[in-house]
Amino acid sequence: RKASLQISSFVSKNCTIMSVETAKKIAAYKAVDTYVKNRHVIGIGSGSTVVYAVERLAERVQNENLNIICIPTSFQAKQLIVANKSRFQVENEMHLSDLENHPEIDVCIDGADEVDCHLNLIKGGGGCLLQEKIIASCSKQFIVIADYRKNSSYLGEQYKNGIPIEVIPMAFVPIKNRIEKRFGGKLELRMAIAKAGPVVTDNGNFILDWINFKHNLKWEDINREIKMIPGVVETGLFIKMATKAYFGMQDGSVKEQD
Ligand code: ABF
Repeated sequence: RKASLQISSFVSKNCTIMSVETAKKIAAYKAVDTYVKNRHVIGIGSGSTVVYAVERLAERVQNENLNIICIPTSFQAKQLIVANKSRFQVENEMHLSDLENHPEIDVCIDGADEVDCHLNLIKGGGGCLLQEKIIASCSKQFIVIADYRKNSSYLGEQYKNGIPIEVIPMAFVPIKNRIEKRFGGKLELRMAIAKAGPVVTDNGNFILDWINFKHNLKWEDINREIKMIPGVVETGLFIKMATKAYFGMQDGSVKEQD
C-alpha cells in the first residue's frame, strides 16, 4: 500500500493555510520517516498528534516490511498500537512490548502542550505525563511532534492550562499549598467533565494544574524542588530531555528545532 499524505488546506489572500490537524500530521510523518529504522524499539507517546505517528509507523511497517517494537506511554497509546496492528494487518512486525522486556528504547516520539526556545516542554495536558517521562528517560532520542500553536519562546507564553503535577490523592491539599506559597500562582485539582470528580490518571493519582505561574523561572531547579515534596509523583516539566522538535507550520512546512 502506497503511503499517502493528504493535505487539507484553504487559500486565504494568496497564501495557503494548513489546518491544525494537517500541521500535526506533517510533523508526525516527518519524525517517523526521519528517525524510525528497522528493528528499532519505539516509545509511543500519547495525545492526538501521536495518532498520526502511529498511523505512519504502521504504513511503513507494512510497506517496507519493518520489524519494530512499540512501548506505549499510556492506556491510549497501547490501544492505538493494538488498533493499528489489526487495521494494517501487521501482526508479526509491529510488536507491543514494555520496559520489562525492552528497558532501552531507540527513539520515543511524543506530543507536547508547549515547547520553549530551549526545547523545554510542558506535557501532561492529556494526563499521561508520568509514563511519558519514564519512557522518554529510557530513550536514546526523544522526538517531539506538534503543530505550530505549541511553538513558544518561553513556557506559559501560549499554553494557559498550566503545568500538570501528578500527585498521590491524599496529599493534594498540602502539595497545592506548599507550591503556591513557595512559587506563587495557583494550583487547581483537575476535575472530570461536568465536575463529576477528580481526574484519575492511568496510575491512580490526581493531577494539580499550576496556572498563573511566573514566566522565565529556573525550570530545572523548580522541577527538582517540586519533585522533592512528599506526595509529588511527577511533574509535566520536561527539562533538557528532548533531542528535537518538529512543528507542522501553517504554510505546510515542517520547522525543526534542536
Ligand atoms: C501528551 O499529549 C501529553 O503529554 C500532552 O499533554 C499531549 C499533547 O497532545 P496533542 O498532541 O493532542 O496536542 O503527549
